[in-house]
Amino acid sequence: MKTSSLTWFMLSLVYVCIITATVSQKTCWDEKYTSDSCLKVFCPPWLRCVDGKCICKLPYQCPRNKTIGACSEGSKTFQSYCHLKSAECSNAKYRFSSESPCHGKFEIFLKNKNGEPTNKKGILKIKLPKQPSESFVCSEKWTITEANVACRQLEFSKGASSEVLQYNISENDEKQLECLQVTCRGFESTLAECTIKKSTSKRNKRAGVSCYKETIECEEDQFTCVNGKCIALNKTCNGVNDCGDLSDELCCTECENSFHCKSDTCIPNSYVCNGDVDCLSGEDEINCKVILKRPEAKSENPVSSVGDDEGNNAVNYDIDAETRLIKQSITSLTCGVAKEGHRRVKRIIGGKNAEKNQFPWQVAIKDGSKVNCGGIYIGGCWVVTAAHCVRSDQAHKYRIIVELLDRLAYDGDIDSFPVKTVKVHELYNPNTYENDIALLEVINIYNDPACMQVDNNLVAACVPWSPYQFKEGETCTVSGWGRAEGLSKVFHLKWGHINLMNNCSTIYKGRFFDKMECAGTYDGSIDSCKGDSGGPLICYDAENVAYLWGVVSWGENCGEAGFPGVYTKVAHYFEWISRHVGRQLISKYNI
Ligand code: 4AZ
Repeated sequence: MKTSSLTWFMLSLVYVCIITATVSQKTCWDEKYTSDSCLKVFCPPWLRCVDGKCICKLPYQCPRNKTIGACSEGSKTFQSYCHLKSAECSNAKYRFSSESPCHGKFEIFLKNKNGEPTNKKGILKIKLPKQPSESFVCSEKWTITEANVACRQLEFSKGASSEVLQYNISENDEKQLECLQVTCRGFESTLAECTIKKSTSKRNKRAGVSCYKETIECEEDQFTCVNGKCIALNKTCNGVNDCGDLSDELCCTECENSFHCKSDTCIPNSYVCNGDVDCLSGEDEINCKVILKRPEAKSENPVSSVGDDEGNNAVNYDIDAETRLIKQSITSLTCGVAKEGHRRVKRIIGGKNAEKNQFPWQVAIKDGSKVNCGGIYIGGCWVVTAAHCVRSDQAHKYRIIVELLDRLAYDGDIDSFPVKTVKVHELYNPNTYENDIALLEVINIYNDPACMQVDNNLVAACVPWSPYQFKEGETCTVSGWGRAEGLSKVFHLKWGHINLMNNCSTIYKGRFFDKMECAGTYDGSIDSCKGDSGGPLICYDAENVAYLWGVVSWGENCGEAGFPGVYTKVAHYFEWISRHVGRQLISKYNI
């Protein structure tokens, strides 16, 4: 190829990439994701993820731990901050007050320069519970994040206008040095939930807000937040929650001055290595040399630029610490981690032989006397496979074989389970292979809650809850007893690395549908094949936890360059699976 044509080729490739990126950003924005969208963010512990939305937990579903309790504006006490937030989300009158036990009301006001009350724009004043007078808020560290919370507390649901106001205070105000320093996470409904410290400031400026009330169409050069607020386009994808509902940070192929999660969300740099997973696939908490815990309100010294007070000057209790405690006491599901004994090494056509315990979720489905399909153990008595592998009226014919490596050599050591029920997806279409997914429930032969895990090394693969956990270009692993090169028979479980691809709607025009995933290698050297069907395509997150990303479904022949294998994209079936097996069994987080 000549240099000039190579240049053109490269340029057009870049162009195609940019266009694809902008198109995918636009379709993502059309989804109207917000901080309530658990396909993009983790729900806080007082909410759970149902159908892609964080919804209120009932208060009793909060963990009963040794937190110090919390109290509402109406002076009602709750066992923990989680209990109070769950109550609040069904009834705003249970809004957080301040300290616990209740010490009275936490109030905020807007004032003009003469100290008269104003409506939506003014100097902010806070009246702490049991304090006779109101306090100013320091202008240092007062950002749009805090301003949004203040305006929400004042019942402006869209938060603050982007301008962050600072007001001069008069020179002769004798108390001018004192102010409260406020820092929030952004999801709070009142400033009482933020970290508040008494401080002094030599600057004669104090924080103010201008709350957003407009209901106008946004200009061309503005971004329309999901809550209707207009912000400058250059304020999207910078890790700052300008919208107040986070909608400006959730569809970003790149992030300015902030951290880019694989799921295309931007998080502030300060959330990286803070001991709390923020990216769906955990990449913000790996390779951390030191884990920086978020500052604790009661132990941290004031920031020097704000004043010269020393020691403990927090005026409310540490909600960040409490939230961390609550999160820790919500057990996350154990799945996707092989037991000790297998050291992970980084036709299946072109694959390698699997070692014992390398794929402890892989099962074989014996149909009469033959093994024609694979399956994946997901916990309890449940196995996922492809709909085209099974028939709902033939449960009695199947047996699930676990811990199988060699199809020819299975003996008394290897366990197998009879199948009780077969649930084929209601919308499975045998002509198009749409919704090619089925669930098998085995008979609990040991009558033990562990069901299929009694006395063996079987491990459940995690079920992904969001289609944003992995994306094109990532390397995942397929395994099975399917045909190898030249369609030769395979007896030992094989596996291979393949890449997720995003061009299958072009390759398989009219045959590739939304809830399918395609994966392969560019030269076709590694591929799934006849007999691998129903088996796992596993992707590993940043902490090496295995997720069942796909179920082997179909493809044009096997191992042909340019024709990747097609998989049922399991994340789209999270709700369907949880309806049958129960949410508890498969919700790793967000429960
Ligand atoms: C099959 O016939 C089959 N190369 C499974 C996977 C693929 C092709 C065929 C993908 O079960």
